[in-house]
Amino acid sequence: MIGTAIAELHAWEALDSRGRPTVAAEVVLAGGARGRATVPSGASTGRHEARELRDGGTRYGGYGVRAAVANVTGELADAVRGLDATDQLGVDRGLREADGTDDLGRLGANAVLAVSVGSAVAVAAAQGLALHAAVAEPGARPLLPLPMVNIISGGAHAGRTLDVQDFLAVPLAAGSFAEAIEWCARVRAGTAEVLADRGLPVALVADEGGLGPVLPDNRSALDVLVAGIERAGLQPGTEVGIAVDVAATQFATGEGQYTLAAEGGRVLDAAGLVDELASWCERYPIVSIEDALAEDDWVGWTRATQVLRGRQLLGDDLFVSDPARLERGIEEGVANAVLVKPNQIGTLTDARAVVRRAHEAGYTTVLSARSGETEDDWLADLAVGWRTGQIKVGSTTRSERTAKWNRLLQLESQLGEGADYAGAAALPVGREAVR
Ligand code: 2PG
Ligand code: MG
Repeated sequence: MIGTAIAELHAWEALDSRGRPTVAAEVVLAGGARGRATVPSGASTGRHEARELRDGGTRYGGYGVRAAVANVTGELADAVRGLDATDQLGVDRGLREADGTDDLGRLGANAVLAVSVGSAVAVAAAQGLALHAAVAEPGARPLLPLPMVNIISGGAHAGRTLDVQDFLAVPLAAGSFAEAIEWCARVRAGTAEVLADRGLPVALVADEGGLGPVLPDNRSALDVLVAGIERAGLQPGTEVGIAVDVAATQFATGEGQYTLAAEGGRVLDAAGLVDELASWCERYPIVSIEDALAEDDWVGWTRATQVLRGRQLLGDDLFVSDPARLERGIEEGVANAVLVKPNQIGTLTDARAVVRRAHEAGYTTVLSARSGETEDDWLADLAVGWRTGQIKVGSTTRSERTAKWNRLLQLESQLGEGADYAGAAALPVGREAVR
């Protein structure tokens, strides 16, 4: 048996950053190399995502993953034992065939992804390579991503105090990844100071480490963020732009209908929501808008793509990292960017395929963590090796977030001249996105 053949799988129930169980697995290769991976979990999940397997019942409020863990060491192990782990496509195909469903719901996308990632980590160990190098195309230069960093949270990540889920800082003019992170940490601190000045509590931290203040409406969050950027000594628009994850699926209340609960229950149709976002764009230096409309509102999305052009229009729930849904977007000219979350689709092969197809079609890509994360940092290496150009992992606080930033800081420091930093050029129209 060759040294990189899969010999054994271990799996166990670990905890994620919300204190809920998640699947952890270790893949052991015949030559003795090991790869461990834990998987994340979303809160604002799209209807078309691959399906996690949860136990139900009373343990951990029904969130247990003992069945998924048993599937790793049972059916999935049987399917991949003896396969050469350097053939990621072959391993992932074996996993998908063992499950047999489109959404991986029988054995659990959480179980499948843990094996898929663990296998890649084991291969890197066997080859004596860093994970980013092991997953890169031969000869491709490592690319440190432009980060978008959560500063203020609402929606499903912060008790729905605001309708919009994330208000993020994009350090447009920073010259390196390290400088980008320093600027974002300063913006978070500056924003906290602005809130404190207004008598608002800043100890309320949301699921992704962002500030979770109680504000009167969505625009107030943008006002506070602009003031926070200025307080940090940075110029809104030229030095630091704003990204929003509207996560509109979360407040869609009917076909093409949206209800802003945090604004007294104001009801908008798709065109009304797009106009509202356009008016924000006129007033604030917004460079990226994610999930402007709900996951199946293709008509609204088409309108948004026309009206809001000039910004990065990022599909998360819309595309769910699914090559088939992205293909529809490309054909219909919907959005210009894809959020890529490996656990939305279940295997590294499929997530990689989405990144490749997006780049071919001229769409930008943002690799993304989930709101429920772990201290694992494999996502950082995927961003660098796959050259996604951008990454979103939450704020600059909480260790499950900083694990990814810290890995990127390490890579930038170690790779030096051997790597590039994507910067604002990773956005669809670079710095010109800001008028
Ligand atoms: C999102 C993600 C990450 P969740 O909507 O983009 O911020 O949230 O993991 O809850 O889906
Ligand atoms: Mg999102």
